Amino acid sequence: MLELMRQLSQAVIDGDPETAARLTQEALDRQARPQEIIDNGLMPGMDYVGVQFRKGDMFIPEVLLSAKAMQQGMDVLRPHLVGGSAPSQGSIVLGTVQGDLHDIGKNLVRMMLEAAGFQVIDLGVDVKAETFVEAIKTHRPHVLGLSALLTTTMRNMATVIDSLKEAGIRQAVKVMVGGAPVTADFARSTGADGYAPNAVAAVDLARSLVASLVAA
Ligand code: B1M
Repeated sequence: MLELMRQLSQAVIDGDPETAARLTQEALDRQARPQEIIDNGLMPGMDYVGVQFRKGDMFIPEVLLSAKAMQQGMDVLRPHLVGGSAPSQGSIVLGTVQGDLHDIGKNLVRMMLEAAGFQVIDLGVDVKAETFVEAIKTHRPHVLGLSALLTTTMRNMATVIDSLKEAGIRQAVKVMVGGAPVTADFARSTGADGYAPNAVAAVDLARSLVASLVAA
């Protein structure tokens, strides 16, 4: 299994979606758990890509292919993560903030939330503050989830929360934030109700935010 995970990481690094999908399926066939495949196969590949990208040893077209390979692997995992008949644990409007096109982490958070029984309304990437406000008014979710991967866009999380206040609906929804550059301290500074460092923690946080609403 170790060698299979190494090959899967390599398929992500090589930007080879077909091999990534095939090896992900092979790992499932060999009884690996979906989370194990993400943690030991797909993510290490993407982490390596991030390091090479920062060093200037990989460029955007190559990173995009790696992202596609990771996405293909996740698509194979999706039916195994998403629970069929789990009762709704609550509803969440989710999106990547304005100026930011990164969505792999957000998509993973979405999959894990859906697997845990949440109804997720995904607004996609590069979402303007006013679009989030409109979605909260329309869907009246329990939680708003904001993702950002860039130090230049994470401050847009505070802009969204300020827009909720201006629209008079800040108290109507709990806000959770996440993404690689986001920290618990930064999350507090934006006025968010909670921060999750990864997709598993995002599910726990969403559960506790919904519970706090129900208790209030
Ligand atoms: Co971009 N990029 N990128 N990129 N990219 C990073 C983020 C970067 C760290 C790379 C680097 O320099 N090492 C760097 C940011 C530096 C910074 O701001 N400090 C960077 C840069 C600079 C850029 C561009 C500006 C490059 C350029 O054009 N010069 C550009 C910006 C475009 C834009 O957004 N406007 C850009 C573009 C791209 C691509 C389009 C090529 C591609 C994105 C494709 C896509 O998403 N569809 C891309 C990629 C793939 C990356 C890296 C390599 C991988 C990100 C990823 O998908 N990780 C990334 C380096 C890295 O992070 N290692 C990098 C895997 C994913 C599962 O993890 O997203 O962290 P992550 O999500 C985690 C947690 O963060 C958390 O849970 C997830 C699962 O555990 N989480 C949440 C995420 N959202 C959450 C929400 C929650 C809770 C938890 O609650 C709501």
